[in-house]
Amino acid sequence: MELKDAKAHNNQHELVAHRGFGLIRGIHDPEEVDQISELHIRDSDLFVVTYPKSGTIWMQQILLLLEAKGDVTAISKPDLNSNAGLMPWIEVNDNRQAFITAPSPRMRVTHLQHHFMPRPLSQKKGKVIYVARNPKDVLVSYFHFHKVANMLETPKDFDDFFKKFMRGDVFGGSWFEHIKTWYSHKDDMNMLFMTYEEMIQDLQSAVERICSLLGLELTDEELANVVKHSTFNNMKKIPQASYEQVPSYLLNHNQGTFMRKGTIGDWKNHFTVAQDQSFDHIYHNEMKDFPLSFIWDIE
Ligand code: PPS
Repeated sequence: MELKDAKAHNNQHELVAHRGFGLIRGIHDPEEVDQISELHIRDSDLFVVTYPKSGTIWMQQILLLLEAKGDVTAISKPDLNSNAGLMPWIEVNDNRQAFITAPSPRMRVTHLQHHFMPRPLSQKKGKVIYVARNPKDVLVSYFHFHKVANMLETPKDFDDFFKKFMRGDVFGGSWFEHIKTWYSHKDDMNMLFMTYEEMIQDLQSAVERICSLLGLELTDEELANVVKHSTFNNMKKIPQASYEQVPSYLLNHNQGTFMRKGTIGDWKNHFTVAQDQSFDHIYHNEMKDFPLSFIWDIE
């Protein structure tokens, strides 16, 4: 979620429907967003694509560390509110123009749906990493983030948010549509599809796969440093990575932290039996033809 330059617009909480996707008023300009598809793409460009709360900032941290050969001081610049400054959201106002002139490698993050993205990506120009997370944990993480983020509507209660998420009535739209559409375009693109759960289970292998996608060569020691500085506990200690320095008009730090639990299966502490049954019913209808399955807990 983009967290800067929204001072004048926070607390408006308004999603504006645009070409089948809800943009946040004051943060996204529909005309600007429409121009993203016209961007020229270099082979070295990389887009991290996620549905919100799926591990965007984690992937960002790994990529920045890989580029810095594991040197955490290089990505911990005190003048940045968050590392969103180092890897901006392409859909946020003013970021598209900066992308055009930025030096390579241009790395950007996005929560947008596929139809907004630069067309050359579908001709195998540039690279895409799609990070997916089991949607029960996404829902729980997003519920808590709605309480913290001033640009998102504070949920009435968990059940109300549960229904909104299942209807796709949140920024990011339907989780089901997001993953199915992006996955269906996997073979048109240079795409690495990863899950949050596989990163939790074997961070070293995940980092090695990302390193090879980037075509970087790091020593064993440098790779070990990338892994070390991208664990949940270590990221939590880095203010730029943990969003601790994001000003309080954007994130209400009294309501919770961005680096909340970082685990698999927290949905079990939130879902009622009825919610779980309802979720499973919808999930099986929506995902019956989807070729991959998710890890729902770590036991
Ligand atoms: S956002 O707002 O959409 O950009 O959020 P996003 O970065 O996609 O997801 C936030 C969740 O990712 C967790 N996180 C991590 N988990 C494990 N290890 C590491 N290193 C890590 N870094 C971030 C973060 O805690 C959020 O999940 P929850 O479940 O709320 O803890």
